[in-house]
Amino acid sequence: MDLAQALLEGNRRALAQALTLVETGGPQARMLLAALFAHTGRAHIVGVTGAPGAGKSTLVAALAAHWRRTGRTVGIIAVDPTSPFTRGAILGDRIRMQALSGDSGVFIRSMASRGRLGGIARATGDAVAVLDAAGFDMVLVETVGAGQGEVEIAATAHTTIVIETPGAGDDIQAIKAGILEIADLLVVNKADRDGAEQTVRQLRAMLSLADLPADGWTPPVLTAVATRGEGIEAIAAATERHLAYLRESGRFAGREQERARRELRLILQETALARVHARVSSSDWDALIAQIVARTLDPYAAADQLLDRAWSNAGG
Ligand SMILES: Nc1nc2c(ncn2[C@@H]2O[C@H](COP(=O)(O)OP(=O)(O)OP(=O)(O)O)[C@@H](O)[C@H]2O)c(=O)[nH]1
Ligand SMILES: [Mg+2]
Repeated sequence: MDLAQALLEGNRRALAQALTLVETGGPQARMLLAALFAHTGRAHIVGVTGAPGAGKSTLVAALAAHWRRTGRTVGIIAVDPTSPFTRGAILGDRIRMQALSGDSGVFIRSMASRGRLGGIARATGDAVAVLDAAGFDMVLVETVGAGQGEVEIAATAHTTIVIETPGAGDDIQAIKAGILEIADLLVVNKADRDGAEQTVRQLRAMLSLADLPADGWTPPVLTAVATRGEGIEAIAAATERHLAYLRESGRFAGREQERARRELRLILQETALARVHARVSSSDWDALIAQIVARTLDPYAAADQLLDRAWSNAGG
């Protein structure tokens, strides 16, 4: 059976299989992605990020339910849910809660951040491409935290929603460092708790200090009580407005270029390393490593040697 064809025809099992394949990586995954590539580029890719327990999964489920009500299909990827005990289960529970399970217009997949050369950013990008090719109108990507990995993943999204909670206090300083730069929308979730208005004010103050272009997009700061579905419509509307803004301002093309550039670099890193591994024997690796340890060869020179060997062996 042709996996790509089955997936394009809407086969659920093929979709699940394809996602497992790209999570693992390797030559078969590459062939699949190559076959799907011409069918990508339709979905609105939305990243949802924030601290552990901020309510990302609850919000994602509520947004998915909202978009289903407006007739759109939704693919969801949860990257490395924090709890090792509930991996995937949390999001699954939220979705069940929202009565979305059994709806063929929604597909959910959790991904672990380990076990793949080239890392989670690449695996996530590939999973997004699979859901995009499968025809989902919206592809939501949930990621935890504020590290470089999240920034990489955010770079695969058209629209990034950053979730805060009331009284995040010190965290807000951390946001300033990196997260604010990737936020297209800021959401203060758990607005049923004390201090939500203050957090909104802090975020707005911070945005007013950030040097946003006068003619550009100013990230709205919205509130939500995701567990009760409050604020979800406004968040969905702002998300859609952001995509329209990207298109109308011509910035969509810029984001696509940036996405393509990052993707190509990630693939190149992964491919080059894989090629070196395939073409240089492990005893040759060990010999170089021994020389580095003995300080008779520096690691940069060793890397050059490995690349030279991989390429000179390429003909044979
Ligand atoms: N009071 C209140 N609780 C909420 C709200 N949204 C989510 N929660 C609760 O917060 C807890 C964490 O919610 P999740 O949606 O799992 O949060 P998450 O950010 O996905 O968590 P991780 O994926 O583990 O990082 C759950 O117990 C939710 O029921 C809200 O608006 N108000
Ligand atoms: Mg979650």
